[in-house]
Amino acid sequence: MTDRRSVMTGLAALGAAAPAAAAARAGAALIVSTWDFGAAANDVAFATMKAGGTLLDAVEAGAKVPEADPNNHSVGYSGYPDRDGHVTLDAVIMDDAGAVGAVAALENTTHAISVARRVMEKTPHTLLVGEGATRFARDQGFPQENLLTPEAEQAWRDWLKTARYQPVANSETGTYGTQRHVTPGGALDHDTIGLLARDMGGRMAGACTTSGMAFKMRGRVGDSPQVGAGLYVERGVGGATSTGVGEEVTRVSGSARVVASLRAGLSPQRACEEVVRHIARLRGDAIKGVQVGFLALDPRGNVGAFCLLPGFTYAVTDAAGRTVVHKAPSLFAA
Ligand code: SD4
Repeated sequence: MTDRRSVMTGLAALGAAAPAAAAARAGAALIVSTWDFGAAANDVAFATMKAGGTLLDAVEAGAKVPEADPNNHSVGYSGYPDRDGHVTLDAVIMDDAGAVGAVAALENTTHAISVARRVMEKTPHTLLVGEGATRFARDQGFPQENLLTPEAEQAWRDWLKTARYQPVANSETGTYGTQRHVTPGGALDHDTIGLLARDMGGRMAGACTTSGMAFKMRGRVGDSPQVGAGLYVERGVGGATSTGVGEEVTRVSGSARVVASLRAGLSPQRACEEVVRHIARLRGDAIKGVQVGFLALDPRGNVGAFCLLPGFTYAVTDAAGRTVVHKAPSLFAA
């Protein structure tokens, strides 16, 4: 369903300052997601909506695409492990009616987003972590498997030789060029999909799933599964999701801040800019070389995206099912 030519055209044609105009050209957005690999996820989310699925069905189905992709080394199956060699997954799903489910540090189940949804539907809780999340998934009948592929294990063993923890900006994007493990969505350090979807009535839902920072400390949880950090959706106002170094998002409740700005009247673009500028002011030199990106969608289909460093891309699908990948403008030049 994705018009691949339009994806390429979008990638090639869009300069740093173009996303608002580009979104207008492409028509109001129905589904947006982070990074270039979001295009394939959007296609599946769109097809799910077309087939009569709910917004939650759509964002869950979309998030499952990179989760199952063995070439994507930081979402779901084949994700890079923590520094002790365990692949641990974080995910959250929510709608604008207050339904929320999340898992953090989940092991042995590829589709963390589906376990998150099960937390939402089958428990009185919003977040299960670690061993409890893993046991819950098993008890719910999710297939149990070793998520550490030989390639991811080799990357971990290579990393152990120096054991230097150093996130690489934009390692998510297939256009990022020089590393050994480059794949579409490939990453040496981190990689996440956040999706936001709306229907024609302006109702919304979102999902976010990741294996988090590669070679992270055991037990480390990023922004992605935390409501208000990696994802937030509010009825009649809009939604936001984040990617990049999660600690920088978590410390400012980034996605909730974007949605609060929407509520205060900022456009999705201005709201994403506001939070990125806030992080930069707050953190100064500490965020040199660090990537953080935000993506926002309002109930009318207006889109915003902004990041610290050039390189953050996002996929936008309109009501006709056309998908275009855009480059987000950035605060810093490099
Ligand atoms: C994390 N924010 O765990 C995630 C990683 C990420 O693109 O988004 N990578 O910190």
